[in-house]
Amino acid sequence: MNISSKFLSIIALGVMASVAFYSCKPKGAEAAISGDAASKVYVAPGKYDEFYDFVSGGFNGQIGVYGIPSGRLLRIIPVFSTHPESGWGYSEETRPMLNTSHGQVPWDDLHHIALSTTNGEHDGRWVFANGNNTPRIARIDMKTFRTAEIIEIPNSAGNHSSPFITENTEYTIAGTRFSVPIQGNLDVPINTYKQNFKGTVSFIKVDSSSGNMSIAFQILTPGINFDLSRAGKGKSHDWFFFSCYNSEKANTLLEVNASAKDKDFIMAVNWKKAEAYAKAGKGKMVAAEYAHNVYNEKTHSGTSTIEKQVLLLDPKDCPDMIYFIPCPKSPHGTDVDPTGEYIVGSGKLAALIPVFSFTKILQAIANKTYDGSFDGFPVLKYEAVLHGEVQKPGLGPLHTEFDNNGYAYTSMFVSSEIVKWNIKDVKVVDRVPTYYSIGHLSVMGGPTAKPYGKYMIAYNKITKDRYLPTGPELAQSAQLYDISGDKMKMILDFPTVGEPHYAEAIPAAKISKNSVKIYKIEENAHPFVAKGEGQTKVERKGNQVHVYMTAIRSHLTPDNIEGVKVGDEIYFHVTNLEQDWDVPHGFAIKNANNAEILIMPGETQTLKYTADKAGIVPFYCTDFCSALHQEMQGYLRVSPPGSNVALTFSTGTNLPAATDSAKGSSSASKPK
Ligand code: RUQ
Ligand code: CUA
Repeated sequence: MNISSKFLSIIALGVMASVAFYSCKPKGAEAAISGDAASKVYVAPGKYDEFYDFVSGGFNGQIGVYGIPSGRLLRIIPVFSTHPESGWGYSEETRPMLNTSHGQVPWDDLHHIALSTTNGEHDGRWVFANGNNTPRIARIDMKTFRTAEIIEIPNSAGNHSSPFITENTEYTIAGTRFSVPIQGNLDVPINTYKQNFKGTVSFIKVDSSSGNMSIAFQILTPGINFDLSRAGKGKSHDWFFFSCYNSEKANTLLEVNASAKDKDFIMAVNWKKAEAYAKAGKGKMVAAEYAHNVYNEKTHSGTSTIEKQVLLLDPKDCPDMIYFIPCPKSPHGTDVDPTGEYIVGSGKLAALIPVFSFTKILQAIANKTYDGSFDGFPVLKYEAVLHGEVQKPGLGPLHTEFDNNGYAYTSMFVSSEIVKWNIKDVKVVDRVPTYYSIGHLSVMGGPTAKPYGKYMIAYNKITKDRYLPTGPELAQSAQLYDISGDKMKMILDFPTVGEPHYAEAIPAAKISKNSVKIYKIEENAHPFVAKGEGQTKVERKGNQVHVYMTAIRSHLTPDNIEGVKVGDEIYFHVTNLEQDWDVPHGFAIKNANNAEILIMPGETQTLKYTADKAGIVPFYCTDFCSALHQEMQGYLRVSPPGSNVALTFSTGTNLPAATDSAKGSSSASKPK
């Protein structure tokens, strides 16, 4: 809700005189529901939803997966934030995934989703997500609904205009939200912003078969704030468009100082040219430190590598690569229609919505129809590249998406509504209220070359009176609209987890059939796997104790462990031997100061436990897996430092005779 205060003060500034913030609450909320709404969202028990909706969790650093049209929550995917429920970021295998050049960063602010596309259409392979705070991009595998890779973005100070993708997922993108000193002396007075602060936009190559990301190149830009971005499509395939604000280059009180100019910019980057410049050696390898974390599904482990350099392109050496398009009043969303011809700029403080024509942009470039320059870059003449302006759309336009019938839908934050307009003649044809203060919206397939239409979802910033009160913080809100007819119709409210920013939905059929059900135990290459109970063991290495444990309905092997001493670090490497769908086992141990782990069938995960007091410590399975789940438990005996209790383990047989340990010999009994 960080932008709401901005609007408040703008109103205070008198820019939108007499519009009180809460006066935007539309009237007749209940009347807005049509009679057949219930049947449109009703998915009968046992039936599936038509779409998966991947919804950013904002400040929870996760992604929520919802079924549409029911709005049912299907899964939370931990991405940048630790998730004790599954052990994400706590298990030894997943901890490296949250590593950065600043060490473990266990949280982020996840705003945007990009589903991979081929020829501009969803291909059902990967979900990309941005870390806005500590600049990162994550890739989630749609087969497992798990985070498979996270790459940190160096030379960036906040990654908001990300992770949008090119038409064939050639690149995913990152543009710095904050400009900062980039190279050379970084320790400068803040008020030297204009001389010393720079921006970058980064192009991260996505391997077309594995999906693996690598930073191909970064482009140095003027010291402005990049807000959002979209790739071209079709005829504009080679271009990427970034909205930017603070062309004033203010470094304090931006709500006033970055709103001084009448127009900011959309920065158009010819990425094909940039790619060619990079290949031709026009860039410079510069020192940079950033983490690249990859999860391996065979070893069931993540590794983190710190990369040391990155290719930086200075536009001074790369002519005709970047142009600036004037865009009224602090543009937020910049969105490209399905044909790739129209680029919509949503100026948060603008009273109209400009629509630019790609054909005219190319003409203006060819004819040098410039309106001066910005930081040495040509500024295209506004009128020359304008297709049209949507007049009186409402107040506070933020984001635009498209349907399959030539219509655009723009979210209006201040007037709390969605406005539908015709792309060709830029005429408003319909408007519908949102409850309240909509941020992003999402039409099914809206950012692709072939939108599905049918439904649209509003992701709202304020819910106020929409749900039962839950203390000072209310449920976060999404609202579903039927857009199949001429009139948009609200059909459902559904709360989301975290703060929803952007979301993208995909037809269920494109991914449900590929869903992984188990990991094959014979392919498990985890260094501490036990592929059967006969392979279980306990080994001491100095003060580290490694437990090779298995889980199968309904026991853990071993379930009696002795010979551990206070101060020992015990690593429980638990392999789930099940080869059935939907039979995870959990592992938790009393007083663990990290989390539990949830182990999927065929997988191995490790929980580290430091024994801090002598005594008997129970451990157990946390996932109700069978009628005898409650019996799925065991004991760890922790002895005082210097004790000579032998290291032993067993399941189903009692530990070796007391005489054994009394002698101090280290004997281990094999479980039967
Ligand atoms: S933003 S409410 Cu973080 Cu995508 Cu527009
Ligand atoms: Cu395994 Cu409960």
